[in-house]
Amino acid sequence: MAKDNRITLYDLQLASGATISPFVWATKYAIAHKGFEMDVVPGGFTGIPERTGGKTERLPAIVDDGQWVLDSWLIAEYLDEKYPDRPTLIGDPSVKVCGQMLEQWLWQTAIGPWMTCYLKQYRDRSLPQDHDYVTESRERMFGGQRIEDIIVGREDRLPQIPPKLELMRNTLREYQWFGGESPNYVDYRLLAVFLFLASVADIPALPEDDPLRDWIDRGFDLYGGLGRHPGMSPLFGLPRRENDPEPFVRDPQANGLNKRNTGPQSTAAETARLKGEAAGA
Ligand SMILES: N[C@@H](CCC(=O)N[C@@H](CS)C(=O)NCC(=O)O)C(=O)O
Repeated sequence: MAKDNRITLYDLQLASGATISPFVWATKYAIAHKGFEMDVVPGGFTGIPERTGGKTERLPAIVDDGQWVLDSWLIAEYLDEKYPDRPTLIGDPSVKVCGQMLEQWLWQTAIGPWMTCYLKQYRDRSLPQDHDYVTESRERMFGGQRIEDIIVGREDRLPQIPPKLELMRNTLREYQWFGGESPNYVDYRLLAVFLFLASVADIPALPEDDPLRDWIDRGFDLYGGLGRHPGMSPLFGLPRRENDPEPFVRDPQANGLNKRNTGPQSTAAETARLKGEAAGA
């Protein structure tokens, strides 16, 4: 049992003290969801093996009453297994499978492109002793291009990303959380991407009136405002230029995917559309 209800978390932080890693963000939420307090061991990208006594090169890592657990998904599974009487993070195995699929989709769709827009802040906001390592490792990750060259044209790339998030908006029009009526580990995995984003976004990434805002704000506010570190930047306020695409669907039509069939009344409007008739005629 976690001593004094506390779990030690090895953080990966920027110079402001804000967490940068989405994996660490998801773990912070997992620990809070389970009702534990956190003893945060601060630090940045370099010196992870030294900080952790050689236990790991990557973060997050937790220590629970002397027991080390590495890897964000394994930590969530450990917490559920060790503390089954506390609120469940994952529960049914399908939550993990579908959650990992969604997360892969979000990383490919958004985090990859956002990295090419915010890589300079990612480096510039990191701890001074991390600058050289972040520059070299991330430039290598991007095929040897200079960070200053990678971000060129970001004003044109940024507006292309919000329209790709409609899948999430559609789901959140119907449900409060990906966990249904309350958040679960899938919410934390997806929120972690936006928490990462807020830690590096020197210009807003999403439109002011994005329907995702409600879920993101509620998520950042959870657990006493766990996601509201003063070092984070505003996510909303991306201006729309003349030739930019619509950032999101303003008038979503109900269809067989998102509307439950409870008899002809419930499908009348759709049927009218399919027949080319005015609804209610
Ligand atoms: N599968 C691991 C991935 C952890 C990971 O890659 N963490 C990154 C931070 S986002 C890290 O520690 N990076 C250190 C580095 O870049 O040297 C998990 O889910 O915990």
